[in-house]
Amino acid sequence: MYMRWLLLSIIGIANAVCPYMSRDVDPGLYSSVDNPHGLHARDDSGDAANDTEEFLSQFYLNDTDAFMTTDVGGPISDQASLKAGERGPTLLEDFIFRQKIQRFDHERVPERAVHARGAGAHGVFTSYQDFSNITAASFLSKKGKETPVFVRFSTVAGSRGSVDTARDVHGFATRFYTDEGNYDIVGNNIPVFFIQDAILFPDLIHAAKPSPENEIPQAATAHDSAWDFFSQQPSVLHTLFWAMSGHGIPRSFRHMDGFGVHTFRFVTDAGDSKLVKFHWTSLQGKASLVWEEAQQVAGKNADYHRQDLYNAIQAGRFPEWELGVQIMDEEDQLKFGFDLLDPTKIVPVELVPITPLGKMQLNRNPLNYFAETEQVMFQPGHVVRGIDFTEDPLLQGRLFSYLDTQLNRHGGPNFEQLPINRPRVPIHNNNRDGAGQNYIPLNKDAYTPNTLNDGSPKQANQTVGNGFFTTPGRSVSGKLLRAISPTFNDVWSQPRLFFNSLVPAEQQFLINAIRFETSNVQSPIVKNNVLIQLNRVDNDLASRVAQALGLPAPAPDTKYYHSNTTANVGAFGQPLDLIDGLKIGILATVSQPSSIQQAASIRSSFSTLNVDVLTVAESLITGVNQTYSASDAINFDAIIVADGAQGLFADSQSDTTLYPVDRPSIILSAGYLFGKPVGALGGGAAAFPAAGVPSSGAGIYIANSVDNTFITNVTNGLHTFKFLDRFRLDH
Ligand code: HDD
Repeated sequence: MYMRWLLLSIIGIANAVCPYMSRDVDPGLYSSVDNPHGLHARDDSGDAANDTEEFLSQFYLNDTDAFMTTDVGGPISDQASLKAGERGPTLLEDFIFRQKIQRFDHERVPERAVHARGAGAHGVFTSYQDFSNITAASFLSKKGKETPVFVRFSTVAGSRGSVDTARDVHGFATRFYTDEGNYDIVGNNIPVFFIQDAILFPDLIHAAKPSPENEIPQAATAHDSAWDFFSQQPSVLHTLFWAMSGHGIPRSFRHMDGFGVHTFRFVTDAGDSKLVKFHWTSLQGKASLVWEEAQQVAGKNADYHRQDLYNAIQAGRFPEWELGVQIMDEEDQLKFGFDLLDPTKIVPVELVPITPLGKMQLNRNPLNYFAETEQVMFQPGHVVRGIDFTEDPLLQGRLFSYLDTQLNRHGGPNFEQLPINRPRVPIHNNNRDGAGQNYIPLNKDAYTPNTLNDGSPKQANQTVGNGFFTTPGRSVSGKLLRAISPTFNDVWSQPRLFFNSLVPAEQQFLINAIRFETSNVQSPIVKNNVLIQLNRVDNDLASRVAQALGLPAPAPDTKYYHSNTTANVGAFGQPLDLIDGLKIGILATVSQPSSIQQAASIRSSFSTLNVDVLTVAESLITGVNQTYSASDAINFDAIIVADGAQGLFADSQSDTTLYPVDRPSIILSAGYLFGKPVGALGGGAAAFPAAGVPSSGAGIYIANSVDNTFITNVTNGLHTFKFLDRFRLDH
C-alpha cells in the first residue's frame, strides 16, 4: 500500500513540477529555424475540446484512493493537533496543524477590482472560412479550424459573493488558445462603454461601487454617487441606457450577445489593415428578465446565471455564439458622423453589416472554480499576429490596467504559467524568476543578443518565425495635450438612437429603471442634473422620469433630437431561436395523482425540445420535482396548472402549513405579471379567475387535455418568452 502511495506521489510531483516537459521531450525543437513558426505542429482539423481536456488533465490532482500528505509529501493524519498531554496546549512544533491553518488563512486572493462575480466555461471556436484576406490571425486561417476557448461572464459592480441578477453591464471575456499564442476579446454584453478615456475609469468605478463609509448598496447603482457621476459625465448616457434596458438583467448568460466594444484592427500578412468591431451573437437568441422578477431572483437564487450555464452544459445543451465583425476602411474613421475611436458609439448595422467569421460552442464546465474561473486573467493586451489595437484612449489605458491588476491579484508576474492561463504553445524568452516560477529554464545566457546560446531564443521576424507585428502603415504624431478629441463630443445622439429603436414596452422598462434608480437618489441637485442630461436625449423620457420624481417637466432641449432608428439593439421583441434549457412549472397536487401523471405526460412531450418540465406539489412524493414551499414564479419560464390542482387556488385560506398562504396563486399571478406564458388544463382553468389572472389573451393557453395544439402553443409561447402587452405603458 505504501509503495502504491509513493508511486502516485512521484507521478504527481513530476507533473506538478514540470508539466510541459512531460509532453515536450525536446524543448529546443520549437526554437529551431527548422520550425520557423516556433509552434507545436498542430493538426488543424483536431478536436479542440479534447485538446483542452488533454492539456489541463496534466494538472489534475486526483485524491481518490490516496492517503493524505503534507504539502511536501509526508503522510499525515490531521484530525487533531499535537498537544502536551490530553488536556494540554497545542505545540508550536506541530507543523501539520500550522500548515493546514496557514494554507486556510491564505486561501483568498484579492477579488477582481471590477467584474468580481462571474462564471466560466470551456469550449471551442470554429472558423467558417480562410479569412487570410483580412487577417493573418491563425485561428481564422482555415475553414473548419478549431481553437480551444475559455469564456468568463460576469457582472461589473458587485463583489464576488453578490447576486447574479443585479442590474449591471455584463462581462463577456473570451480567451482563444490559438496556435500562435493566447488572444483575448475582453468584452461586454453592451456594445459601448461609459467613458471615452481610461483615466476616468477609477472615477466611474468609485462612483458606482458602494459608498465608502458603509459599503452600501452592494451591486447597485441606485444611489447618489453613481448618478452624480452619470449626470456630470454625459458620455455615460449611451451605455447607461443599454444597462437600464433589458440588457442590464439578462435571463441568462446564454441569452446575451457580446461585443469587443472598441474598434480594433485586422492586419494581413501583406500588412494591409482594416478597422473592425467584434460581435458575439447568441444563437439561443436574446432574452431578459423584468425588474420585479430580477429582484425576486436576487433574493431566491443568487446563483441564477451561473447555475443556468452550468446546468445547460452538464445537460449537453451547449450554448453557441457566432463571432462576426463589422469591417471598415482605415480612411473611414470619421465617415459616419462620429469617431470610430470613440467607445461610446455603435456602428449601426445599416451602415456596416456584420460579416460572420465563426462559431463558438461552450461545452465543458470547469472542474475547479478557483483554479480555472477565478485564476483566469484576461487582458486586452493578449493579442496575436493579425490583430492590432487602435488609438481609442479607453483601449490604450486598458492595455496597462489588466496586467497591473493581475500582478496585484497574483502577487507576481508568473500568473501566465497557471494552467488556465498557459498558452498552448511553448514559451521562449529571457523573462526570468519571480514568485512561483514553474519552469526550470535551461538557458544560462538569458540575454539577447548572445552568442553563447547560439543566439537563442532567436528573434522572430516576418520571414523567420512570423514575428509579431503591429500595423505596418500605422503612424501617429501630434502635439501633447490632455483633452478629449472634439470628434467625441456628441454623446446624446446615440442614446437617442437606442431609445428610438426600442419597442414601447422596453422604452417603458428603461424609464421605469431610471425612475427606480433616481428615486433612490437623495440629492436634489443630482436629480436635477440627471433630468438636464435626459432631456438632451429626449423630452418625453425626461418628463416621464420627472413626473416620478415629483419635479416639473423640463422644456425640450432639442439640439440632438432626431427620429432615426437602428435594428437589433433591443433585448425584447424578438422571438428566441432556441428554447433549450428553459423551464416549465406544472402546478399539481398530491391529492389528485392524475395531476402528477399529467405533468409527466407534458414532460415527455417537451423532452425532444430540450425543455425542462418540473412538477410542483405539496410534498416530494414520486413524480414531484419541487415543493410549493421551495417554488416561485421565478423558477419557471412558463407555468401550467394541471387538471385537478384548481382546489389549491380556490381555497386561499387553506390550512396547510406545507407552504406559505396562497403560494400556488402567487406563482401563477406573478408568472402572468412577469410576462411569462401561462396555461391550464381541464379543471385547472378555474385557477385563473381564482388567482386574478385573465383566462384569455396572448400567451394564455387553456385546453382540455395535453394535445399537439397545446404543446405547440406553449412552445411558441416560450419562443416569444415575454408577452409585452401585459406591461402598462405611461401613454
Ligand atoms: Fe475592464 C476586468 C471588460 C474598460 C480595468 N473588464 C474586466 C472584465 C471584463 C472587462 C469583461 C472581466 C474579465 C474577467 O472575466 O476576468 N472593461 C471591459 C470593457 C471595457 C473595460 C468591455 C471597455 C470597453 N476596464 C476598462 C477600463 C479599465 C478596466 C477603461 C481601466 C483603465 N477591467 C479592468 C481591470 C479588470 C477588468 C481592473 C479587473 C480584473 C481584471 O481586469 O483582470 O483591470
